[in-house]
Amino acid sequence: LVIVLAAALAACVPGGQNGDTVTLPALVPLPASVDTTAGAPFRFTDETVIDGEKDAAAALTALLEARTGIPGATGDEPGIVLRIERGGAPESYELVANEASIVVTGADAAGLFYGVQTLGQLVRPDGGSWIVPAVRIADAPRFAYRGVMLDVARHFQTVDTIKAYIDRASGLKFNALHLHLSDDQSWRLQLASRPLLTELSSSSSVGGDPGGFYTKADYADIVAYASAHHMMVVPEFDMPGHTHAITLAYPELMEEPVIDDHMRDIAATHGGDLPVNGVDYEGMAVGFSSLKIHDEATYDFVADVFGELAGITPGPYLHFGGDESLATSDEDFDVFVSRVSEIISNLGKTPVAWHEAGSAAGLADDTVGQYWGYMTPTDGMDDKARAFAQVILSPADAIYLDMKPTAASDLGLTWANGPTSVERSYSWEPADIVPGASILGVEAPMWTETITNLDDIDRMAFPRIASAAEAAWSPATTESDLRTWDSFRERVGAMGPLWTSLGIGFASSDEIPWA
Ligand code: TNX
Repeated sequence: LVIVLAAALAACVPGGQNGDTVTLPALVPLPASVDTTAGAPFRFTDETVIDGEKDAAAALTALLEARTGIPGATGDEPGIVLRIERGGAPESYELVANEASIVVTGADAAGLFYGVQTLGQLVRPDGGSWIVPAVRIADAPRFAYRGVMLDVARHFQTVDTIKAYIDRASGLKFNALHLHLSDDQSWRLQLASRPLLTELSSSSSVGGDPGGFYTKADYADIVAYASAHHMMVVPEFDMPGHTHAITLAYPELMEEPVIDDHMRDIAATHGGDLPVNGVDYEGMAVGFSSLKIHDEATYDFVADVFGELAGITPGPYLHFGGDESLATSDEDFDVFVSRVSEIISNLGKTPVAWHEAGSAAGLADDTVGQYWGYMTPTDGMDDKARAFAQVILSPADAIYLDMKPTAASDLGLTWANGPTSVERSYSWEPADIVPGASILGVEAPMWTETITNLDDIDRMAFPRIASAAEAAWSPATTESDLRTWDSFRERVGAMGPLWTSLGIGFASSDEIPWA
């Protein structure tokens, strides 16, 4: 049950009607329940000690040091208690702050971690010292799956960049990192079963920029770092389309590309270049490549790459793409996604696919669909999404973080009704997108045709990633008076100093009243 003390809070919104100096604890994503109990704030001193769970204490110490400059306290005043008390909803926590102490209680390690992130947002300067306002928060996520996707195929991103994105996303209570590991431009994961993939197909990126790949040790490092931040890795090998790079290494698996007027059109609107067999593809066109559907060698390849991936991926999901397979006939597409979803299922993993795969009659029953259509569905995309047992919502005109944030942006694309303002990224309700679907969660994808490094990622993701975080975590708009654009922009504005102290190069959007 979600209880929001909206009346108490509404009066406290900074800049609210009564101009009160008592300010709403500015939190993003909005917690399920916040009670601003009147009372003096908790005030940090040199002696304030963090007591309790070791990992959470380390995370909080780092967060406090970044925000306040105060290194881990060495005193003996027990001020902050971090503990786990089993029994509550998964990932939930309670936070009680008053003059005497701050107590954060997680129902599990993830819940405690999220309580620590909330605490980090509550800390603010006050008369030369740092305080946390008196508050009582009870919080739990709306959706079990809260994802961000990073396309490392169009532009290679270093392990350090991925870790920095994990820092950012986990701070907003996302728990899934979807890595788009292959596309027409490249294959990024080294595999013992198919070594030619990275030997021959990893050195390219869009526009001729440098490529790269992850060794298995790199991948293990990413998985471990994500896990320490309570995120699972959801790896994707995209097929049967988006596979030009595979066919550089294994040309025998390639269906001859169809270069017709439609294709020339797509290439022209996506940045020019048409593909050439056997040559790295550095353009931005989609939909020209396909693996052979009626050749067992293709399924041997699928079994090899997903088999090996299953062995190094502790999370339950393996994503096999399936989007924009414009060079594969509908019948062939059905055959392919049915077989591949079954191969993944038989590996003991849950297959995930973009919503196009929902049309296939033989799709494995447990396959999760990822919807990338618009907030108002077109072309029957919602029907395809409804065919899956569960869906992840990624409405492209709301939370595709690679859409230009403003018309003047030098980075980003515009095909999904772009530019996408912060207000548009916020103004949607998950339950309204594909009515009747069972919603597993929400994911904000970052495609990287125009995005080369962490600075670009920060500038495109922030602040719109906060909209996705709130859609994924916070109560439905119908259940909270604070799930409004006005409240959100105030709360995001208050994140400015924290984000700056964490080194996040957010775009200082003029839609947000930055603190
Ligand atoms: C569409 S939507 C794609 C990607 C592109 C992206 C660019 C979807 C599942 N696929 O191949 O990178 O647009 O915004």
